[in-house]
Amino acid sequence: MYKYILLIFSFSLVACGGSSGNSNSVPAQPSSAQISSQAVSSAAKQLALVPLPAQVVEQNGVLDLKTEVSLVADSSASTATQAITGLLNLVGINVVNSATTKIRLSIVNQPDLGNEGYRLVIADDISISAQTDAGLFYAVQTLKQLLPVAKQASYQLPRVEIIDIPQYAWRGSMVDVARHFFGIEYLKKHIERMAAFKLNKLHLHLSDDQGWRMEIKKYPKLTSVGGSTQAGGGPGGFYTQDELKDLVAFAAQHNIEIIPELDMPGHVQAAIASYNELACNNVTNLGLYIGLDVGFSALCLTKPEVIYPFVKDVLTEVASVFPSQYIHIGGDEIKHVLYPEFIDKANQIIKDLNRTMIGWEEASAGKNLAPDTLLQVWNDNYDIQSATDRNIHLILSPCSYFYLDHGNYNGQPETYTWCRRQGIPLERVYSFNPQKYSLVTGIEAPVWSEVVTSEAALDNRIWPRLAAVAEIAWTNQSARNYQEFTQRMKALKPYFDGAGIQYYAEPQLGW
Ligand code: TNX
Repeated sequence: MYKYILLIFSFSLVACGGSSGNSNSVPAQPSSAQISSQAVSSAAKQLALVPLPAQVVEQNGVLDLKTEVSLVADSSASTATQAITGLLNLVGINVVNSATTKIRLSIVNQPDLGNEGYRLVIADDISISAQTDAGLFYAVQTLKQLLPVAKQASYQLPRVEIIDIPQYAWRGSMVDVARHFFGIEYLKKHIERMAAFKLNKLHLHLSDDQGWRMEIKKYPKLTSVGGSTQAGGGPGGFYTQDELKDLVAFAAQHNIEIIPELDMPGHVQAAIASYNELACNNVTNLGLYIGLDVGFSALCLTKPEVIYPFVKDVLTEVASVFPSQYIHIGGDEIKHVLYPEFIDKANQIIKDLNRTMIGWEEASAGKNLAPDTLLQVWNDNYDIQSATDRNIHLILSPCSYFYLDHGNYNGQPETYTWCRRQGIPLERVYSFNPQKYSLVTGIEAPVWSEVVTSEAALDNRIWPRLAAVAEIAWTNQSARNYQEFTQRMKALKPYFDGAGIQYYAEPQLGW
């Protein structure tokens, strides 16, 4: 049967070049860039798919899918199998062995598809193939966008072949849970929503001046004291290590890796309030902080015998909870002669834990950065050349495009304006061209939460703009077009409503 499908769709595949390099240590290769943009047929643009797939070839007619299918899934495809089972359940399609329409999830050896690419063929059956469980999982996300959100008696699916490969290996969302605390249940919803748009990294900003949110067993006051408040003075909160392990497992079921950030050596007032000795002896401000300022607190860099055992102990527990290859050390907004030494020492501690360091762009001051270190660029015009000269790769989060704490529109209440006075409307986000940078591992959009005080506000800042971020990170730059993006997004409104997302009703989407 599989051969039969291949015969029906006997068009030639466009060569896709190298692997997309999803492996954590390997920067993305622009493999789908080599799929010519003409290969994205007008069919692709009519199908309401976000992010836009690399290649869509539509055949005539539809597959009339009844409420029974049989499912044949590769035994190593556990997340994709769970995803397809969940999707079928949602739309009321039963899995019955004797059903004539089959859904097949096959792991194949097809290097063109890289680590996250997939091929989805809708003909008399639905055949999905990929090199990995992750690739199959993404095909299921595509299928989900092709199906309606509500149950029907039958489903008309377009007969189509989609071959899809992400542009970048790192497609991220960052949530600041330190300035305002957001609970595990919200983060799980966020993971599900991220997955629907093929995002794969959730960066949690777990500590800052206003709160320390991760249980550290060796230093219980970090959470009992440091976690007890938040910006504006609410009750704060923290995650136990068991809760975080559960979240990590939930994320893995959605092909999402959680990247923990413990921000050091600045942004540490909550830690200092918990353990005063972490501050220099002349520091008098040793209390909890509920304001909005940045750049006033620091681990005492002239007390190495105090701070480095602390950093090592904390990061050792971080590594025991989070299996991610990367640990984010923060490193932003602090100036000190000993800062480069701190970065090098933190880098060594992380290396000794067999992990890789990420720092905000300022960490480029480190002299001995491991070659696989990643730096996260946040100021639009930051001179990062001292790092790229050393072949260090970048995560792009330039604030005037990707800081979702800025307004959806000029003048939106409770948003920041420091990076871009007029806010960052959807169209502005979408206009970002990652090809302006070299050595790009991927894209990530942070939401800082100093002035984001509720889950509704967080939803409003994230959606729909994070969908634009997802398309920038997944889809070849030359194939992207804002007008077409808005058309596809318009058609996806029922998904946003169905998921209960309290999005910003962006006028350009007719929402
Ligand atoms: C700068 S971006 C910061 C954060 C603030 C943010 C507000 C970065 C690495 N540091 O501490 O929350 O601006 O937009």
